[in-house]
Amino acid sequence: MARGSRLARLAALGLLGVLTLTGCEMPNNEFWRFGWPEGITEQSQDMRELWTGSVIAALIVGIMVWGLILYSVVRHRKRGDELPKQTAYNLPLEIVYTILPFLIIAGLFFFTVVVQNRVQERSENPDETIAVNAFKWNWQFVYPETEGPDGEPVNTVGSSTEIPILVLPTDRSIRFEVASADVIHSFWVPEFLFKLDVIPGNENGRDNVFEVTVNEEGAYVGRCAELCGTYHAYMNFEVRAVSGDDYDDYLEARESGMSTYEALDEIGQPGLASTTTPFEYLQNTAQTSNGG
Ligand SMILES: [Cu+2]
Repeated sequence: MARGSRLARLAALGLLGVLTLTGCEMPNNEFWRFGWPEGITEQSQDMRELWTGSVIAALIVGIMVWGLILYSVVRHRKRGDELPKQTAYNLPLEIVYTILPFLIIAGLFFFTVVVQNRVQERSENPDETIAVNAFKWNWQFVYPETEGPDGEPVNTVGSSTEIPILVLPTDRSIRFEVASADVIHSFWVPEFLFKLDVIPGNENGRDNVFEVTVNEEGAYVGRCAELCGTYHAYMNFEVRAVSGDDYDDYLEARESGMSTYEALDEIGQPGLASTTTPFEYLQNTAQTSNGG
């Protein structure tokens, strides 16, 4: 009985340690990421902290289990032919090792739900809203709050010769409303550590929605992550994350009638995608290298 309660106390202490660890700020470096990829959004930081906390919790449990195994192997190794004291049907012990795993799972579940809710949170009033339209086999990005010279919202659309560039501001909440013109696609920016299926048939409701806040400027590849037909593999785009001021200037340039290329040039950004190449370019290089 005494041993059972001591074990329970130890377990409670361990769990408390895990809770404290996951509750405070997680260090972010190669070691503490434990293989987790580095994201560029606020949301991906929450996911990384969940991962780091979970690995630490798993390691604490692992070290305790390895320790008990090692202790038992050494302490209770065979000394003679006499049968050791049998401890089957030790009720307190059985209760402890039934409740303990349950508490661990409950803890992991709790933190997972908290982070999941934060990742999927939709604010009342996002700073920016962008409509993403997927079609076989490319993307169109519409900025609904803008107005181009033709009276229509500014948009960028990809083709087999041009990678569409999705210009985004950093440090502002961005809502993506994704819709498909034909089959199911999937909007995926690997550096967001997030993807959302693009389901056709909800153009009016635009209820297929997620939000991110990008923290790092730069160029990041985006892909379709749902096998959608022959040229699925070439359904790439590029996210160009720029400062808020540059973003405003970019949209202003677009509203004045400039193309995506010209407007990017205007804010000192390369006009063409650097993270991926258009389909036709790939085809041409393939032909050239085949021909000789
Ligand atoms: Cu697709």
